[in-house]
Amino acid sequence: MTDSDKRDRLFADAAGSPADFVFDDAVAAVFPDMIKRSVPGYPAIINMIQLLAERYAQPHTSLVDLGCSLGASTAALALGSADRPCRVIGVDNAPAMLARATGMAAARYPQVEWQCADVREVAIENASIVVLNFTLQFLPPADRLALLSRIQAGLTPGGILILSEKIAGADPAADDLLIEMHHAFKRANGYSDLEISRKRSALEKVLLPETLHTHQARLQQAGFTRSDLWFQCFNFVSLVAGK
Ligand code: GEK
Repeated sequence: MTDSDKRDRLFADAAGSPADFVFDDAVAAVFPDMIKRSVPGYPAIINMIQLLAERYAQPHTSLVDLGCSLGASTAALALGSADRPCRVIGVDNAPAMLARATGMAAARYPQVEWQCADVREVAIENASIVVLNFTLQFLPPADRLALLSRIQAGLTPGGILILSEKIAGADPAADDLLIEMHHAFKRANGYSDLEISRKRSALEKVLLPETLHTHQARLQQAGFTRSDLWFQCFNFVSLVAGK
């Protein structure tokens, strides 16, 4: 069995209350299975990032994947820009994730530069595409505007930000519906009620979702002139924001 086949059973054990979620070696080992069974539409989003790269990657610019995990979205950027000279950069601050990214993807995508760094400290310059594929949600809300403003400033004319997030519903009834359907999705993918509830507790203080309206208002505040919703499945969305 290869790492990418390993089944996520991290929250199946009932002992004790779950600790706050961290991107450590245990998570990195099951990450491909975990994200596919937990995020509705994740494989489609990765495939569409490749198509967006084919359309928007400009020659002699950078394509930057912030919070790249094992490099699935970074690989999509590399594949989508394979016919033109671009710098492809994958950034993550979890050593366990980046170690596996470089182990798994480095040989197949030798053009990618991998950086172990906090996305809040990475210089963003001459970028035609920046990707935040389910990463912004892990930053404290107070740090989000500064990062988006730096991304906006570092984009080339015509450049785009692809922002995917788990969102909160606009009102309590909408939120209940989205959460209930997300849990139904996880149950259909083989997670037990115990696993769902323990993972939810582990993420409570770590993954802070906001409404779609809050995201779009902040993008505007950061200087983006437009942000279009191109994907939604339950409480998982992806936006393309333009300069
Ligand atoms: C994918 N984009 O497969 N600086 C750098 N990395 C960070 C930071 C930070 N401040 N905070 C969190 N991360 C990927 C999936 S996962 C989404 C992204 C999820 C990293 C963290 O280490 C993890 O690898 C990633 O952001 C979030 O398309 O697990 O739901």
